[in-house]
Amino acid sequence: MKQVLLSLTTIALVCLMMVGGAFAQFSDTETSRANIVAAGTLDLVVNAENPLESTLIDFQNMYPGEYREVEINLTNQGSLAGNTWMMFTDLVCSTGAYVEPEAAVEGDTPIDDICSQIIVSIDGVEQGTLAEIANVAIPLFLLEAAGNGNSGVTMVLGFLFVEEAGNEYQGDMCEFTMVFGLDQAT
Ligand SMILES: [Ca+2]
Ligand SMILES: [Ca+2]
Repeated sequence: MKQVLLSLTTIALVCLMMVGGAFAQFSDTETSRANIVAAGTLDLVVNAENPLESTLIDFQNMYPGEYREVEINLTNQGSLAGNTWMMFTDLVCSTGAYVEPEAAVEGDTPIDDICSQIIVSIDGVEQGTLAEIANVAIPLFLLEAAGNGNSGVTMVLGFLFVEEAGNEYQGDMCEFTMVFGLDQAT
């Protein structure tokens, strides 16, 4: 019986070889090598600093009704286009220099929320008081990818100390952080 099975297996193998030989045909393949999938980049640069380390706002000695502004350049050094935004955060208002007229108005109740008396504008468009817009991402503009002499966009950031601010704000100060962001556009 074992011999019969071996013989049948042999016959089957021979048949397969014959069939394989009978259906051989011409063929061809083409090969593409070194194909790549790679991520692009986004890299925001502020006032030619990357990373940004400078303080951008240092408006001392302001008076009610005064407006001051600063120009800030945002550039994309990456290979992808991106949308920019900015946010004021970590606001800390304090009494700063405490003077007699301020004390006369405040009495035992300090009023130091000067961030509610500063109106912020971007390119002339009012965004609200520092207090109102704190911790909210403000959309700015599209930045194209780097290259072709792309020098980014320069925005004008304005600060208006409202005219109505009274003696309770004399000497007060507000320190804050500004965050600039670049998010992929597509
Ligand atoms: Ca950067
Ligand atoms: Ca005060």
